[in-house]
Amino acid sequence: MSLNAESTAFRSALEVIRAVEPRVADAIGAELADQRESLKLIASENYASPATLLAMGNWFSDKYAEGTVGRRFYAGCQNVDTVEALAAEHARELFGAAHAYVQPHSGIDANLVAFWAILADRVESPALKKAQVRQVNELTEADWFALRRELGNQRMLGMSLDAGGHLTHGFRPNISGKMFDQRSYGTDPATGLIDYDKVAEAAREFKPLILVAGYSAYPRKVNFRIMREIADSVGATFMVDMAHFAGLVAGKVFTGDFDPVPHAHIVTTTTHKSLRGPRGGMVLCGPELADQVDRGCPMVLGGPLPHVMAAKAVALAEARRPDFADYAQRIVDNAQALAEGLTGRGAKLVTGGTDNHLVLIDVTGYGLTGRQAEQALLDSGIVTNRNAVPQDPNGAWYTSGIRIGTPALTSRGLGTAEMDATAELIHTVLTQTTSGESKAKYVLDPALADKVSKQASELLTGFPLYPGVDLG
Ligand code: DSN
Repeated sequence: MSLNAESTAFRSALEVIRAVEPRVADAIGAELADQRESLKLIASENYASPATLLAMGNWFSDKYAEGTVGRRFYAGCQNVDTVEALAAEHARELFGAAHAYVQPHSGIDANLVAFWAILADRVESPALKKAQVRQVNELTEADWFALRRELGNQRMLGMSLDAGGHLTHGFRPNISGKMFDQRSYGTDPATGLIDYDKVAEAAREFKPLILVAGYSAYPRKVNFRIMREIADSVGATFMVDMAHFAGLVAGKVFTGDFDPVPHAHIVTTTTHKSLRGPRGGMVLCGPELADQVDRGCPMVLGGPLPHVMAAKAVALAEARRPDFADYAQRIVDNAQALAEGLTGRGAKLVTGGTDNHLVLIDVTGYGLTGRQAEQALLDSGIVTNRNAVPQDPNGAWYTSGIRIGTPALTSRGLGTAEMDATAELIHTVLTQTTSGESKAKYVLDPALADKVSKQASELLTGFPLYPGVDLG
């Protein structure tokens, strides 16, 4: 029997790799097997298409291409220009953005590019203006000192980590929390929701240069129109990091006030979460910030990864197809079914539910820390990650929450009925786990963990992962 194209491609690739370092080929094969068997509920993970994966494994990896399309620091970039221009075009069309910069290697990189662009655009620095117009030789030591002083210590207001914000939005251990004079806004302790009046009050008091919206563990929509009004009221640049929900924006589930692109001055994202592309980042903006954003490499980034930009072009083309909107809607339907299945069984959820792709369980209701719950679920074949909840009594390491998300299982085709069954498995494990003698230790009957693992595998049997890929 002849093999299909996907199986042939991946088998051949592994055969070539095996001839050099068989352990790498084995690990790649084992990774597919593990992913096929586990109930993957990590909210930030997904499964890229075979076309996206294959676009990354080729000669583009060998090319340096610092600069931008048509304006490179290296010769021979014509084919890189083709894929970078395609990826940017698809991104602009998909999100309705005037400008797209597809070189960032990750979400953190994308945010650094955005921070630089905003600083360069907004900070009044005669020395910087000279530096920008390539008169760097005319700058004295005193100019450079002034430039550093003027760029430093600018103010950023972002969502706090324990309220669901991201560490690059001013969390102290991250560079954003060190390079900016930062303050954060949280959520209402009673509802768990963003209180826009409180954000406005904080903005009025603090007068940030940058107001950041976006999250990695907030299970609700954000009204970007209101956030922009707040930013405008204090003269702040409004930046949205849509890494988690970019797929929901692309699939037109988040529209109007909930689509960040028409409201923000600058939008950053990763491409590998709900957007289902390769591991990487991207920046979208209007014409006024475009020049600064395009300086991302070599200002902040190392040489672009042309093989990943090729894969971004493929994945963004996929996201422009009509069936991606259906996928995005199913992500949210599944998250809501999962939330209902959990609350119906007595789980306590931050904000009581979800209107995006993720659910945050407060596991203190089960008498557990996030760390204990994460490991007990992993023992039972359910892959999640622990996450802080608002005002978390256990801090950012042990935490009191479990974050779960549906982009990956939705890519496999699981639907709302399977989400209810998933809620039952999660609830069973968490009710049967007891806290041990430390915040990391727990007690769970291995026979029960084994039984749930089998049930989790059974749940997946009708939904093969990469059905077209047979590694033999
Ligand atoms: N690490 C990502 C997440 O899991 O949300 C964010 O950077």
